Amino acid sequence: MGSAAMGDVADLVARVAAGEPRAIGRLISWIEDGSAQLPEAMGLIAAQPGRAHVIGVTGPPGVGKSTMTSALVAAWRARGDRVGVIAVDPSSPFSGGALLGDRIRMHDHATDSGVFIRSMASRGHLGGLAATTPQAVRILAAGGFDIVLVETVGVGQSEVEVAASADTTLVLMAPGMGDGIQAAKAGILEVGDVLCVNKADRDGAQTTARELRQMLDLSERGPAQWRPLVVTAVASRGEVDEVVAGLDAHREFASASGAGQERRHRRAIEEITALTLAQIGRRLSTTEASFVSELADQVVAAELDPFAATDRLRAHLGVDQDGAVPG
Ligand SMILES: Nc1nc2c(ncn2[C@@H]2O[C@H](COP(=O)(O)OP(=O)(O)OP(=O)(O)O)[C@@H](O)[C@H]2O)c(=O)[nH]1
Ligand SMILES: [Mg+2]
Repeated sequence: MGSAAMGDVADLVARVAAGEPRAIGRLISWIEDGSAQLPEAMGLIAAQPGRAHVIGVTGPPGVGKSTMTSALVAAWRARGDRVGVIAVDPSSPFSGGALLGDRIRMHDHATDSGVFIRSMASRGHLGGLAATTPQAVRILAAGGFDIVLVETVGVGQSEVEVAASADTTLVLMAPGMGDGIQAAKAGILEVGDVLCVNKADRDGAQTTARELRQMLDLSERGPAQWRPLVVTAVASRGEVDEVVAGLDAHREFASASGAGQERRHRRAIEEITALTLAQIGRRLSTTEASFVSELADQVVAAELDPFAATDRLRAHLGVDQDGAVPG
């Protein structure tokens, strides 16, 4: 039985590698469901790394992320690139309403076999966004897509981190300093490799771009470091040439300088850490739940302090302090 199941997984991965959308969709569902077959599938996927340029898109609500995604897909398709899009929505459950408008917007690309679009909700999933998004990215890269774009909905810390773990991070803003300041506060300016003032059909886009460049001039950067590009766009009219060129330029820089390799290494560390913490967390809330519950009773009864309880739990799990959960 085991070998038959294994054959099924190998067959599915082969179909993913051939770029079959249904197989890719199925494997991404395994991530969302925390399928027991996922580790085996990802083991096979690892042999098919692909060479996708992974691009994260983030920015304040309503700035035009989804419109930009659609415009970029059109521009890339026009030059023949195959494009995978993952829309990460941490706040809504599967097929929640938040992405409905985006789906309609992406409808233009719905019948194009060179485009794969999938929304992923990862609230409550093993390891959260930090663990689930990279897996979906790997699957699309294995599927031979030239570009994998990760669009995040919302501007919480985790979404910013997801966008920032891409090979290239595109941060969108709209004209007016309000957005710039908001972005700076949310920490999204630092993560941007390309900063785009979208809605440049409105007043003030060039002013905002200039202010952003001035802001960037103030931040310290070595001569070998990438200097974030500030560009403008009108995504709603498909005017995204500067964005496309900026993303290409960053990709070239990252591969020539080794910065890309370094970022992938960091991303793998985050992924491994998130997965490990999630697995330990799951074990604590399932097989070890009664042991943890007994410790909690003792803490409440003041028979044990939380640190001592942690010591006992670690001893029980066979994890020494150096190997314990960081932080
Ligand atoms: N004038 C103008 N409007 C735009 C442009 N790009 C997008 N919009 C409009 O801005 C609104 C928000 O665009 P979305 O693409 O949904 O923005 P979003 O960042 O994905 O929004 P959330 O997913 O809700 O955070 C829509 O009404 C778009 O039509 C642009 O370049 N110019
Ligand atoms: Mg959107």
